[in-house]
Amino acid sequence: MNWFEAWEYCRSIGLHLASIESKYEQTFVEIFLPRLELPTTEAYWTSGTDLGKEGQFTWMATGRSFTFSFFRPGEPNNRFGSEDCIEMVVTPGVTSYSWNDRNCFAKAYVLCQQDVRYPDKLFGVSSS
Ligand SMILES: [Ca+2]
Ligand SMILES: [Ca+2]
Repeated sequence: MNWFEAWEYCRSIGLHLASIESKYEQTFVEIFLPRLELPTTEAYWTSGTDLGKEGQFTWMATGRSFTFSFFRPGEPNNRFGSEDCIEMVVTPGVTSYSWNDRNCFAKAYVLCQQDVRYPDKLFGVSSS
């Protein structure tokens, strides 16, 4: 799914696209995702985006701007001037589940979370 489809999908099942707002939540996802035994090279959409204003990243699901981040080296780079949505990437040789800004219409897996109001967010994944 692209980022917009991912957003709609999570809402359609009563969830939200994931927001990773702390090292705790990052670590939680890093432990959770491998247990699903999905492909070892994959990307997962989060609710992070700078669609509203270039360079100012916000978690759309919570409305909060980034205070914690886990970008890969060299990211976010807004490549081709058209990368506005944040994915978590699993690639051999690079820190797993590190973040990249990517074109919002690219296809990725979807990382949903249960409820943005609680600090202990529950996460789930749908394949692209
Ligand atoms: Ca951007
Ligand atoms: Ca990028």
